[in-house]
Amino acid sequence: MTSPVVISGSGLWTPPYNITNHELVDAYNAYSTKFNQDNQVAIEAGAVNAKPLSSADFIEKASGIRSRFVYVKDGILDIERMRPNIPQRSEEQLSDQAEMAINAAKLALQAANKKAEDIDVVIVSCAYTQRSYPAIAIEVQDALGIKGFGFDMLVACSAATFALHRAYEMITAGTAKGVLVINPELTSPQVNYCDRDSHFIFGDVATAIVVESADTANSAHSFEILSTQAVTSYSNNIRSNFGYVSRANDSDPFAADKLFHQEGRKVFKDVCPMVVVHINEHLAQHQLALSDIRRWWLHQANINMNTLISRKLLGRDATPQEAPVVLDSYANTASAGSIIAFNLHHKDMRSGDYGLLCSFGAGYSIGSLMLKKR
Ligand code: CO8
Repeated sequence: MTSPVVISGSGLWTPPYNITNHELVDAYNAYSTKFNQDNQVAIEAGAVNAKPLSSADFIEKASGIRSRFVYVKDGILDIERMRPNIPQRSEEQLSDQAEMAINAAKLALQAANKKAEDIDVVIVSCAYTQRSYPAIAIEVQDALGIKGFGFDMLVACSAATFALHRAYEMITAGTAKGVLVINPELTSPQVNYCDRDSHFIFGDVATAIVVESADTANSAHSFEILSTQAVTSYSNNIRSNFGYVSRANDSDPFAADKLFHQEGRKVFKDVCPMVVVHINEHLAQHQLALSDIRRWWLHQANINMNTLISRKLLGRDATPQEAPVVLDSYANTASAGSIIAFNLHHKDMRSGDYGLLCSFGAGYSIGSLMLKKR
């Protein structure tokens, strides 16, 4: 009988800059007003669509988001730029995403009471990596002095849960002794700040988790991973066409279709029922009732999605203690959302308490981990 696999520590690195809905809307509206003035003739001739104005009230009501953190604020609110200004670093310098990852990784190692020599696998898993090779994970591995191997993986919103799934399997199989799963979600370069429908959705953050065997775990707060469950179902409703082939097909590598875009309503309608089925099936696997789950660390895309999912599952609204919300201040941080919720809301759990960590989003993809406090 192999020893259980545990999450023994987590880390959260929050970027130093914050943008409120009002700041974002003021910049977008100034940009759109100028766009409409500059293009007045073409708009009147029907050749160009006028840009509609955004509203901070709409954003909060439609999403629950009030503000977001960003890695670099400079440029985002500049109506002549409308994108962050992140200077290119030399090849000798640490890359931006590796720096974010290391900040979160150090906190996770500290929480897990682990050193570099206790880790032999580094997985950097997120919605985008800033380059294809060498892997960001290998850069992080080198900077932290970790032996073994590292690799990057991309699964959009489910990148963190799917990477934890891999970590769980490696520890179970005995092919790793300690796995560091890191999610440096640098989303702001891919946000279309000129698009009213999506300019408010995302924020930047980095999270990290240490996964190891219960035999070696000695941290203050550890959680046994009872099982993992994942499903994907292809959909074009959340998409970015950014990629290396743009150079070969002569399309504009920075056109709107190369940035995040979605059919938000369709996503909402498709994904919520899928999540409810997924969670019910995961609970059934353990013969657990909904009332047995003390905490729901849910994906943080939209408060109305989480409310609907909780209502369909529980037949009532979940309390903030049961299903903590972090998207009000962090916005949608792609795969890191449920990990932020876990990081900020797990220390009060008692031995034997169950919690479910669940992500859902682009792909579509859903990933969940059934956890039990040790
Ligand atoms: N201000 C004012 N009005 C607005 C705004 C705005 N900013 N935006 C839209 N409106 C208008 C619309 O144009 C529409 O007007 P009309 O009725 O005249 O057509 C009206 O408001 C209502 O619009 P919607 O129907 O679109 O509004 P919703 O209530 O559906 O809310 C949401 C929009 C918030 C987008 C909502 O649909 C939603 O959140 N859906 C779920 C989407 C989701 O969770 N997607 C997951 C994406 S994240 C992910 O998978 C990870 C991807 C990888 C990371 C990417 C990093 C960059």
